[in-house]
Amino acid sequence: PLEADSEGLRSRALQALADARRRTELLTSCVDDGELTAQHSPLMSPLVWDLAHIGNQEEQWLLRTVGGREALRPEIDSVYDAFEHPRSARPALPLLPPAEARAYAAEVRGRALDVLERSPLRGAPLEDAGFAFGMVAQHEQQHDETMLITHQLRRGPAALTAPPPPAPDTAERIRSEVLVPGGPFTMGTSVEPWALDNERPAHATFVPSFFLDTTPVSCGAYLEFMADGGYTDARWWRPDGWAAVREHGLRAPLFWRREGGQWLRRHFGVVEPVPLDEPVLHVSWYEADAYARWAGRRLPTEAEWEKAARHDPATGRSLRYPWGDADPTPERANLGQRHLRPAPVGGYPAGASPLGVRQLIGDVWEWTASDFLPYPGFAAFPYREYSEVFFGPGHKVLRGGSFAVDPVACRGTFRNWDLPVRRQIFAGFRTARDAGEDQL
Ligand code: AVJ
Ligand code: FE
Repeated sequence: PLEADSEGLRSRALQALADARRRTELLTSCVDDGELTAQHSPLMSPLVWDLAHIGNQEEQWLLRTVGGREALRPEIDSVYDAFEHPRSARPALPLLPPAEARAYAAEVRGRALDVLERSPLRGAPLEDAGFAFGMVAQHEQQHDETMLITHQLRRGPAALTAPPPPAPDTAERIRSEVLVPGGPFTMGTSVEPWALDNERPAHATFVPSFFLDTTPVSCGAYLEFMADGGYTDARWWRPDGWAAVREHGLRAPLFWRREGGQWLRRHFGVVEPVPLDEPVLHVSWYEADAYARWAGRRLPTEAEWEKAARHDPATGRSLRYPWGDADPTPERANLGQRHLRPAPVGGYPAGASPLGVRQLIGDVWEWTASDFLPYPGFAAFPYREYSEVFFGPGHKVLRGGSFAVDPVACRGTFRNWDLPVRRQIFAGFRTARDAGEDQL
């Protein structure tokens, strides 16, 4: 948990901002200016848009709102307003060129650190416990993940490398599923200082007994679905998912291709055999939902996922993470782009939940069955455009974070969302099933 005293808060905010900037610099210095301004996919912004948008959001929240400073570059606000311009239209905007975008973000940061220096970090809602600084660090890290997605979509040789995550002990046998006993648990949070608006407030939720996979679904298991005609049988698919399969001729996860009787995939510029023991990645909600139906199972609801990740049956309390209240470490979870891929299924035993569910935090985002909706008592804070405008049946919730998520933007309560057709995000899934009457 966060330190209670102002100096502790200040150093935590400083660290979070510095970590985010180091990662932004890595992601925007490993390719040339042509690649920074190019559109690698109509689904994504040019990298240089993300870079200046990071600076512009920081200017708006930390310099103008918290610091009460005069606007530095008010004329560029509209260029970097995500709601004014869809991603596909951003390459045509009058974007700051790479050198200017870097200088702008650096100028903003220098002044933001001055604002942090002077902030009491207590009292005012936006500043309390350093929230505004934590929010801005999370925002930058979220765009860093977005930029990493752009890197994965980009053509050409690898620009980024990282060692593989630790492999699990192959001699160890783990159960394939666990029973999560029915009963109430506390979902969401009212005490996590840097939790975003959609994670609030804490509220009691009753979750009936259910079984949950102990690990994410592997590429090997997903290949069985494919080999069994998964993509050619309408029975497994929601009607709109089936329409997407037909329209785009889908027959495998994004980035996969069949060559010489083998499934290969392009992963950060390297073509490799599909890793059978790793969690499947780059599947849409429709694909996850279809696989689960084929397997005679279903996706977990968001409440089921969070109960499995946070509820401690011994105390009845909700923990911050599956392993307890302590912050993530490299032993507990694959987070922070330390690796460029998920660990094989069954990894990270030190990060298991009390019931033995693994890899809930890190590795791959996990699609849930649930629509993105506000919790009872939700209040938009500090801006409607973070969460509120996305609530509704059009967006599905993802949980747990991926290898590309920084710990500052990952908690047991953290909620992500996207359209059910999206596949470029670092998403996989695990499955669940109802417990029979006898298990209630
Ligand atoms: C929470 C990941 C869906 O990237 O669209 C970034 C985060 N919000 N800037 C997104 C976000 C504003 C958001 N997601
Ligand atoms: Fe943003």
